[in-house]
Amino acid sequence: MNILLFSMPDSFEHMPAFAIRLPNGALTSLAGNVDPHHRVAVADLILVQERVRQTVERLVRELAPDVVGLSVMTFQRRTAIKLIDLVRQLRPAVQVVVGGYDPSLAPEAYTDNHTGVVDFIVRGEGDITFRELVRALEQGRGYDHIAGLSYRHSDRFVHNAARPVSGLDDGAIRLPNRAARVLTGYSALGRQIDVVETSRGCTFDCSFCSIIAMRGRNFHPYAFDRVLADIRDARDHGARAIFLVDDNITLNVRRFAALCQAIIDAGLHDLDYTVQAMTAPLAQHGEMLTPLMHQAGFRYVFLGIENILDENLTFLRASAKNQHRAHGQQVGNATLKAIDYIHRHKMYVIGGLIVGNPDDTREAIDANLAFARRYVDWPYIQHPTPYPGTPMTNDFRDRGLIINEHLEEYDGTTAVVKTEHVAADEAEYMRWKADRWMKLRHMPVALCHDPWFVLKHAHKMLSHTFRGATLKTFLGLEDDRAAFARFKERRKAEREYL
Ligand code: B12
Ligand code: SF4
Repeated sequence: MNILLFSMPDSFEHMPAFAIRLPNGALTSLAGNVDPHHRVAVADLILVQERVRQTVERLVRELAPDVVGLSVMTFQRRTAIKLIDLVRQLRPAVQVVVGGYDPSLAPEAYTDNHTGVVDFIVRGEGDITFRELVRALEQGRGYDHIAGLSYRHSDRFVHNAARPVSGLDDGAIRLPNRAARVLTGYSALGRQIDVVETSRGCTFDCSFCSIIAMRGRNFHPYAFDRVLADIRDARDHGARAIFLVDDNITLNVRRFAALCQAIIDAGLHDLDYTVQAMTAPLAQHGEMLTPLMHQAGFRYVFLGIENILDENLTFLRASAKNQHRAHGQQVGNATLKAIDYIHRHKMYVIGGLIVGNPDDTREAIDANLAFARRYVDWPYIQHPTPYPGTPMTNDFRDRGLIINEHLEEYDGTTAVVKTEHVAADEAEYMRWKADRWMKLRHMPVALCHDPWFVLKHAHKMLSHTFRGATLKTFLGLEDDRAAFARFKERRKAEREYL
């Protein structure tokens, strides 16, 4: 069968596509896990953000797919629905499958009559479910035996039982197939980048995170041989930077340290690595872990700080993962210690913070922004966003704080909730205003590491960072709010990918 898999073109403020274009790890994993006689093509539409329609038309014409699959996050739902319409016009007999966080956590959005445009929904992990679905389609068999699948049956949708999460240690999930990619241009500031998984899952339950509703609280690692083979494969396909997309690699610090050592021993430490991490394990084991990370090539650590105020950490259910313990005692917040270890070992902190929580005052937001200004290298500051199935969504809904139901704006940097004391627009304005200068401050570091890219794109980088501002803004002849209003208008226009 001919299978064409798409990830959506939608990007968000912290990841401008001219500078950062990451592959979607799910699609290559699906491509690696269908039976080998199928022809699979993977198209990451982030690579062609400026010409989505033409690219989709071309690929559908050239590849004549029997099955089209889409990987969708919530803020990409509107684009996905438009894309499905386009694919159906081009190839009416095609079978359409959706998967990923949005279809898994809000399947009704894809089965209701007005949007009932899909044939199948793969809920949760997709590797084995999709393999079995393609087999069933090929053999003309029914679908009632496929766990994790929802399918159309006459005029209704049947939802099969959920599929238990994969153990990952039995080799059932094969390596991703990067050769299936049909578009090029993955980049992190001009350096080709790829994604690699070393584990799946997390045992925490932060109230803003979709992971628990998606797969429950569990942690499953891949064997090192497989991880190293995956990194090698990414490098053989041209990658010079790797983003480890594990949900929470720091759950098992000893394993993470051993992995760093294995990367060094395998000679794979000539790549730049970025990883997501919790503060507590880094604070507690930094002495042993961070020098190894540095040696292994880790450059950026995306730190889940979430918030610096205890009451907000409680609301976000993120207190435990930020709690520093020494000699069996709780000795305060782990963030500063973790940041100190990262900096001492010449790595940079991408500071993940969430501002605009229900009880936030202006002062509470300001305190977090001031913290970011002082301690983090690159701000990744977001607003709490009520994604389907997260506990936080119920909290915001019960308190009547959700002010925006346009899901295409649920990209994390648009404030779609207000607090009890601060309007959504005001929280976003405060964040936006502070963000720009922090980003500017990091540009010399980027210049030293990737001089050609930064010199060539300096103008674009600056104009993206200060979008909306004009000479009048910098000369103080107009209020920053006028620039913010223009920024919001541009952002809105950008969201029309099709
Ligand atoms: C890595 C990651 C990123 C990376 C890379 C994204 C990329 N290009 O892949 C970066 C940092 C760029 C990123 C950014 C964002 N992310 Co992100 N990210 C993740 C993370 C940590 C891991 C995703 C991953 O690659 N997993 C490994 C792959 C193999 O697993 P998978 O994607 O789940 O795919 C499996 C199944 O879902 C399914 N599947 C997926 N697609 C399809 C398609 C088909 C056809 C089928 C059959 C099956 C299928 O099968 C796959 C294999 O089993 C998750 C989860 C988490 N714990 O936080 C969040 C997560 C996906 N991100 C999220 C969000 C919101 C974002 C942002 C909008 C804002 C933000 N919070 O940072 C931006 C927007 C990105 C953009 N497009 O501009 C949310 C999505 C919530 C939602 N309901 O939509 C998540 C769940 C985190 C959360 N807050 O809960 N993200
Ligand atoms: S620690 Fe990270 S992955 Fe785990 S629940 Fe919290 S935000 Fe999600």
